[in-house]
Amino acid sequence: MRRFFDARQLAHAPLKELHNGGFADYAERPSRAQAMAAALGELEAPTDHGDAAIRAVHTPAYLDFLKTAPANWAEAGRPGDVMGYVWPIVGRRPLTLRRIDALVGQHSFDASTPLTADTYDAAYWSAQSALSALAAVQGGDRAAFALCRPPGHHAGADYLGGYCYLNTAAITAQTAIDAGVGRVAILDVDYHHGNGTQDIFYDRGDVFYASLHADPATDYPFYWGHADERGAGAGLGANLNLPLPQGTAIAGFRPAQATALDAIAAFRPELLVVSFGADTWEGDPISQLNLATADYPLLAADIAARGWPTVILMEGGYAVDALGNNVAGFLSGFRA
Ligand code: SP5
Ligand code: ZN
Repeated sequence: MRRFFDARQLAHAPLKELHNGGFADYAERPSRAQAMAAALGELEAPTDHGDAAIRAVHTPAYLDFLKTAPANWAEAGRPGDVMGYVWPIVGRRPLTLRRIDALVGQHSFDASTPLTADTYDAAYWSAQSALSALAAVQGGDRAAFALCRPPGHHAGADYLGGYCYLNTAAITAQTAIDAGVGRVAILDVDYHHGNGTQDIFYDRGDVFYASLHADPATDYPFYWGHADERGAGAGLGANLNLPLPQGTAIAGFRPAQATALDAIAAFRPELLVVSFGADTWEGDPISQLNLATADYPLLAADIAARGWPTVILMEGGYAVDALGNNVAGFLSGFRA
């Protein structure tokens, strides 16, 4: 299986994130990618597909914000990374504002996703890795992997959050649709609900989003990922959330994944995009599911057995020492 990664994805390295009442070292660190690269062996540099696919998903105002906020922040005399502290309440009227803090609030939903001067470039190459994996599959490969870092599934059309800036799964799915693929399914098996991906396709009937995740009643991102979110308009029925209780192990996870795969099969996708997070692992430092390293090949084999051309994108997973084995295991199961 071809695997894509660009060294420029490493430059993004925020220092701290704010959660649970204090600052902690940023969990989504460059060493994650290095650990995966060490376990996976040689990785291919992506082709630069340009930014049309990114602009097809994200708004001009948001992309301008990502590129200019770090300089804007420094001009305001601020040290360190860009981070918000005030957010507009949901449904607040649109306003054109210039102060950096107001802009951060309008384009983010948490204080654990800092922006640095290197962030846009790293996220750009993360998206190019995803697009290169898509190109491999569209060229006839059964499956391909992109080591996307920073990850993508929490980023919406005009907001960042959850360590995510550009939504790689949405960019991949939309690019396939724009190339003439009629129906794309996204299976999200990261520990957290992919609120950005859900939001982007919520009213669309051509992209089916199915997610297994820790119940948002107890876990981030709280406001999305509940079982009654089924899509809207033309997308009604094309969104499936399967929240799981903390502590769920393979005995609960595997049948839930089968439920998601059955729903995807009924949709008859021409392409599958997998948002894969290894933060479902039992030792993950910020998560509370109980998958074992040996479970990942089985879960991947269950997906592979459906036979859909598949683009696998990396999302979360924060136990750096275990990450390489968990990801390599998942990919090995897919190859079988
Ligand atoms: C891509 C991805 O996996 N993003 C996850 C973002 C989660 N950010 C919020 C983390 C809150 C952590 N709570 C830690 C509890 C430690 N006991
Ligand atoms: Zn996650």
